Amino acid sequence: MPTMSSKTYPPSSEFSSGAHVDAGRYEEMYAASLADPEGFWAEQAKRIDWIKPFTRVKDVDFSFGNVSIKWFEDGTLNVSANCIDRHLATRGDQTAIIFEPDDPNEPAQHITYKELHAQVCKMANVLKALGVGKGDRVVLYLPMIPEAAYAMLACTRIGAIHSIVFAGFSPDALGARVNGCDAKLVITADHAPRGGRITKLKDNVNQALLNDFDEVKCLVVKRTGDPIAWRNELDFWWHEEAEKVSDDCPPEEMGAEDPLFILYTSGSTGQPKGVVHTTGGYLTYAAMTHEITFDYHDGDIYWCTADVGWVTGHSYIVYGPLANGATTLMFEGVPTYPDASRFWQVCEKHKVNQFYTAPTALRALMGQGNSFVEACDLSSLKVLGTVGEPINPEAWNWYNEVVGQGRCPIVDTWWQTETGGHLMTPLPGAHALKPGAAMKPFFGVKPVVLEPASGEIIEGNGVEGVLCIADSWPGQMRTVWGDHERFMKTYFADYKGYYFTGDGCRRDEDGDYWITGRVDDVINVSGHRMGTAEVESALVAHSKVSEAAVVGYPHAIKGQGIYCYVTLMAGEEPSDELRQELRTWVRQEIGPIASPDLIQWAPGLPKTRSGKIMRRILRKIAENDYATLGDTSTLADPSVVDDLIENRMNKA
Ligand code: 6R9
Repeated sequence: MPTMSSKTYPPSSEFSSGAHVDAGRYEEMYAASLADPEGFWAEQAKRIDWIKPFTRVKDVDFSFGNVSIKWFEDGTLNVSANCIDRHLATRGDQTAIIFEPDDPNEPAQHITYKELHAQVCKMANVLKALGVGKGDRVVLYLPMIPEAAYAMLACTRIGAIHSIVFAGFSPDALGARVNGCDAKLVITADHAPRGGRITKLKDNVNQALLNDFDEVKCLVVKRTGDPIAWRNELDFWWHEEAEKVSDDCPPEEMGAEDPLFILYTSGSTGQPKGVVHTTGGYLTYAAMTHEITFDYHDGDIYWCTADVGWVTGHSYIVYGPLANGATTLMFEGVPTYPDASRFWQVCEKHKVNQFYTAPTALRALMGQGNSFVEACDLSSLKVLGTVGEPINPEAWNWYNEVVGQGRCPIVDTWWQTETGGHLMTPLPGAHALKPGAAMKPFFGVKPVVLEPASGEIIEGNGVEGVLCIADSWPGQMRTVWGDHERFMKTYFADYKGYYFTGDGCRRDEDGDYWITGRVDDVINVSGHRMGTAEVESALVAHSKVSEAAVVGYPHAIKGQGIYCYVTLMAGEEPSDELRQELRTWVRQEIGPIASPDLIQWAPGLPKTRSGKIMRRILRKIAENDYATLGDTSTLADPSVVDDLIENRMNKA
C-alpha cells in the first residue's frame, strides 16, 4: 500500500538505553506475560499499595453466557490513597497537578501532592455530609479544572462510584446518564470557559434535573462567579461546604472488584452503555501503561490533552499519572485559542516532556501551517503520543518532523473505553515505528485476527481481519452497568470465546499491527474490501486537503461506491478540476479500485465532542436517506449537517 509508508523509525540507542523497556526487554517481558499471566500480573500489582494482599490473581471466563472477569479479587485497596497518600512522605511538596486555564492571561496553578491530599479529603468529607456513601453514584459534569480531579479522587476515597459526563453534552444527555446510574449527587461548576466562550453548566444541570430528579443534590464549583439559578435546599457551593469540614478523611477499604467508575460510551446500536471499571486491576493497568508507554520517569512533566469526560482523561490524566507520582497537566482550553500555537506555548511554558493528543487536533493544527509550532521552544519534549483514531501518515510525519523535530518517538496507542488502558502501541525505546501502525500488543495482551464471517483464526503475517483479544488483562471492563446481558451480547457473542473489539486490523509482513478502523466502516467495492480509513488517508495526503471522511453508498454496478466528504485547507477553493485531481490522486495512492465516485466539499464534518467523525450520519446523507438521521444532539456543531444535506451529491 503506498499510503502505508515503508520507512521505519527505530529508537535512537541513546533513547533505548535510558528507557524502561528496550527491544530485548519487550520480547522477554511479553513472552513471560503470556507464559505465566498469574505470575506476571502478581508482580505488576506490586506497583499498587494493597491494604490486604490478594491471594488469587485471575479468575476469568470469556464463554458467552458465563462471562465473568475478576482480578486480584480478594485483595483490598483504596485508589485515592494510591494516587495521593503514599506519595506524601517522598513527594509531598512536588507538583501533582499543573492547571493551565483557558485564558492564557490567567495564572497557571501548581497543586502539590500535599495540597491535593487536603482538597480531596475536604471534598470527600463534603460528599459524606451530603449523604453520599460507599457504592453510591455521583455524576461529574465539570470543566477541565483541578476540582474535576478532586471530585474523582474524593469519590474513590469514600468508595462512591463516579460517572463523568463530558461538559459538552446537552442537558438531555446529562439527564439520561444521571438516570441511567441512579445518581445521588451531581458535581458541576457555575460556568465552563472554553476557547473564549462560556458554557452554562449549572443551567444545563438545572434543565437536566428539572422534572424527574427532585432529590438529586448538586455541588457547585465557582469557576466564573457569573450569576446562576439556584435550587434552594438542593444546591451547595463547594467553597462554602469546604469550610465546614476537616481536611483529613480516612480512605475507605475497597475490594479489588468493587466498581471504581462508570463511563457512558456509544456503540453501533442503541443507547450509550455504562462501561464499568473496577478498582485493583484498573489501577494496576493504568499505572503500568502510563509508565511504560510514555517512558515516564520520575520528575517528568506529562501532558495529556484529553478531557476527563473521556476514558483517556480518566486513565492518562488522573489515575495512571497520579498513581505513579507524576506531575500531570490539566488544560481547560482548546488547541486553537487564542490561536493555533496554544498547545505549543503550553509545552514551552511548563517544559512538557510527554505530550499526548488526538490525530484530529494534529490535522487541524497542521492545516494552519508550521509557523505556530516553530515560534515555540519545544526542546523539553521527549515522547509524543496519539489516541482515538487511526493517524494518517501525513499527520504522523508532521507530528514527527515539525513538533518532535525528528527526535521524539511517537506512540500510536490503540485502546478503547472498554479496555481501560492501552492494548496495542509501540513502546518508545523498543520498537522501530511505522507511521500509522499501532505496532505491538502491550504485555499480557493476546490479539487474534479472525476471519469476519467464519470467526476462524487467521494465522501468519500479511493478513487482515477482525481484531479480537483472546484473554483478559487487568484493565478490562467488567460489565455494562445494570445490564450484564448486554455486555455479553456486545463483546462476546459474535466471536465465541474472545473479546470482540469492533475494530478491524492488519498484521503486516513483519507481524506488526495496523488498526484499519471500525469493522462497520469497511466498504466493499466491486468485491474489493477496503477500509474507509485508507481512502481518507490517501485524500488527506493531498496538499490541498485538510480532512476527509469516506463512506460507502449503494452503487448499481459496484455494490458499493466510494463517497468522500472533503474539507480543504484554509485558502483552497473547491472546483471540478480539483475534484478530478483528487480522484487521480487517490487512484495513484491506492489504485483504481479506490477511485472516489462522489466527492462532496464539506466546510465541516459532523464530529462528536471528542472529535470522532459520526459516520452514521455521513452514511445516511451519502445514501440520500437524510430524513432519518437519528440523534445529532451529541455533535460538537449540529449545523454542519444541514450544509452537508443541502449539497449532497447523491440526489438520485
Ligand atoms: C481511547 C479511545 C475507541 C475506538 C477504537 C478504535 C478507535 C482509538 C486508536 C483508534 C486507531 C488508534 N481508536 N485509538 N484507532 N488507532 N491509536 O479512543 O476510546 O473513545 O472508546 O474509542 O477508537 O476504533 O475502537 P474510545
